[in-house]
Amino acid sequence: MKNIDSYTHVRGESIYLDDIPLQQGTLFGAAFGSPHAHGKILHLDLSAAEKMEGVVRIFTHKDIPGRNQIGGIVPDEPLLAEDEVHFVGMPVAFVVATSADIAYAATKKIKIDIDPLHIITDPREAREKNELIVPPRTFRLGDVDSAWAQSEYIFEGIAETNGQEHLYIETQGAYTIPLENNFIKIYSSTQGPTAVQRHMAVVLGIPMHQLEVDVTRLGGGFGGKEDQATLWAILCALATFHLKKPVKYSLHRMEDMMMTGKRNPYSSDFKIGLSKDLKILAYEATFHQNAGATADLSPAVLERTLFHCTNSYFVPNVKATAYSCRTNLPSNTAFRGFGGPQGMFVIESAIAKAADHLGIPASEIQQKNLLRNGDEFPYGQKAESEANECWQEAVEMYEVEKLKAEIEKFNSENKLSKKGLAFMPICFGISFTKILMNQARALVHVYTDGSVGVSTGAVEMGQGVNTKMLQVAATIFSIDPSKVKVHTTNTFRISNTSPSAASSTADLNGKAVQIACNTIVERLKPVAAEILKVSDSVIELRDGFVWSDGTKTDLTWEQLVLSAYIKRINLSEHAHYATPGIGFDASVEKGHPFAYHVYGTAITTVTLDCLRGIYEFDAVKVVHDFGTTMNPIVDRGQMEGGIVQGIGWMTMEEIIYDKEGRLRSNALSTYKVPDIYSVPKEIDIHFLETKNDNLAIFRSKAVGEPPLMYGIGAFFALRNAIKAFNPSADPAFSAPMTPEKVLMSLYSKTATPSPKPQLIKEHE
Ligand code: LUZ
Ligand code: MOS
Repeated sequence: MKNIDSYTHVRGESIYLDDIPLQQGTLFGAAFGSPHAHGKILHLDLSAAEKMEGVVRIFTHKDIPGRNQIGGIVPDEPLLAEDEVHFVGMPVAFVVATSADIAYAATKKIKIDIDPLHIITDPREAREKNELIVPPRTFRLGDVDSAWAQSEYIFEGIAETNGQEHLYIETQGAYTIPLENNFIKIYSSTQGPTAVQRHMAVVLGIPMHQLEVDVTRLGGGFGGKEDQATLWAILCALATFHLKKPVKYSLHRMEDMMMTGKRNPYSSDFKIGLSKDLKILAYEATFHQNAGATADLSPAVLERTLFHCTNSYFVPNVKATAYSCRTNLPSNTAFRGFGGPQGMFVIESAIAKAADHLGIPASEIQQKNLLRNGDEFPYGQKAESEANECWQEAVEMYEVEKLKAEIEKFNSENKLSKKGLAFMPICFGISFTKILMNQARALVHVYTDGSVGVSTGAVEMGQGVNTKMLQVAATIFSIDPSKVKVHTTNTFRISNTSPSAASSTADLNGKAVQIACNTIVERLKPVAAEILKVSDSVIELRDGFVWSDGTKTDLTWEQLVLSAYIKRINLSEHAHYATPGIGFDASVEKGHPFAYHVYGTAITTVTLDCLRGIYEFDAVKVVHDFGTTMNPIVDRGQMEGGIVQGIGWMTMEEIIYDKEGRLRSNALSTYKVPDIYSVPKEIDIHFLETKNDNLAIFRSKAVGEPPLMYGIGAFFALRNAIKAFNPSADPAFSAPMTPEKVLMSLYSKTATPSPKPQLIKEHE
């Protein structure tokens, strides 16, 4: 089934925040952000800005009626700065004016005096100074210390990944409208309507039931609006609360890039020990996460890094420690993969380093260590692994031996052009790692004409979740999909939602829809049985008709619904779903946190221009574990988008803050995201139907985040191409591998500079 939004999308009729018709008297906001990364506020002078014609009022922390606090995990984040600023762009004041242009112009007239304090941008410096967001955490399996002695080979090194700008096409924004009795209606471009509602209630000092957050869809989120949409909505609501006027704020792109957090960069140390036959015996990693100025979601991101530190491999002895380091940058946040990719990059680097020194392809080590059924993750859960199936299938169906031979031939025949190949197996855990978040609700109405309205906590952000919600209802009722509409996500209809995140939205909300629809079906069956004078047990709904004992009757869905209504049967249901069987004990760091895992293997090939350092990806060929996909078109879209986004992170997207904490890559002219020309020439996706039972909706495994991690293969394919040209090159494990870095490596005689010397130990 096609994405239900495709028709209005291509006609430009889909409604985003900026398309909502404005009410009379709407005012416009703009935030004044700190010009300094760290310091004490000595004086804030609003007078010139306040005098501007069209400026209605300028709000500061003094205008907050409730608590000046929007921290989600740790209460460390003010809505508006009080005495100190902690990053460039930290909101200090909120100007409200009769037009957006005036509001922006007024922010330029605000003067602030700041007594500067020391600025930290490097997570390792933060760790040395004990600037930690939360205490460090360690996951352990077996005993690494004794495993080193048994290892034939030991390698150590550093691996670093940079941040990533979400670059949702629709920037952050909100529109708040006053209703009677101090109710406020909030349109917000958020993945987490309840997060907006909950924090707004705290800041305004009013109960949640007065705040109606309504979301039609977002123009992209990618994690950037899981927590960080809240701030803008509350700024608008603060003004609406005081002025009793509608207030809109939709950020400019450069403002959005400057003021919002990104993927957490990591700088990590690794140590890997292998046996003579290439089994990974021990793995130790220390992760330094650049959290930015506040906790935001970083502690949860950190946890997911630990959960994914061994990727798709079984390692019997593991010690992984993670530090969440406070720096004077905008608070980094959720981004597709949520720390998982950062963790996986490090073990892939460790394997690549070992392979380099042993003079073998990394794939030999990768393949020998893939998870098998029953293998234990460092956090205690046992794998129901599809890793080997995916890998084997990829090797066979993509004729890898032939591919390798072709690449070797190409490389021997071409001097200034080289090809590289890399395998990237993935294993991604599905569930929010915070157990309580794994719940959802749905409200299903069957109207008397047989049409169906579905509301859930799911937020449509382009990922196609509404299409899946519709499919669930249409499938359970067995009616034509055109009879079902999915309504907006609204906190008055569906309460206490988890954000649309963690790849879990379709599973959690879909299961709730399924339960609601099944309950309604069970109420309809006796009605049909009575009309047809048969027993309930032989009644079935199929293709818009009632079937009795396997035979189609004349009784239509519409007739049945109307009859039920006349009999005063409830045609609506509100259902709740909570993922069964999951749990985690953080005091011992063991448990069963994930409903299931998603597996897959990608084979990436690249052609490198060794004169210029530029490259083109020839193909990404994937065998992916879908369980049984419920929508191949939507899922293919998620796969292709995720792969390209992952390649962007690994190869071209380069976030640069200077030592003063200023974002230098602050626009699309200085921050390069993949465009259509950087998409691999070929993306092959094989939908592997895997048989293990799973908790996914209709057994259709979560597909939002996992494919991003195939992009990591791009880094290693490039690295292999570089080494084909210059065998003594030792490119640092430092992503992104931009053309500049590639060029340096192509012509370097030694390892490219890395922040710490890379030690290599080999046992006799
Ligand atoms: N968000 C969250 C996430 O709050 N918890 C998670 O475990 C998670 N995982 C992936 C993406 N977003
Ligand atoms: Mo997310 S990184 O699933 O908001």
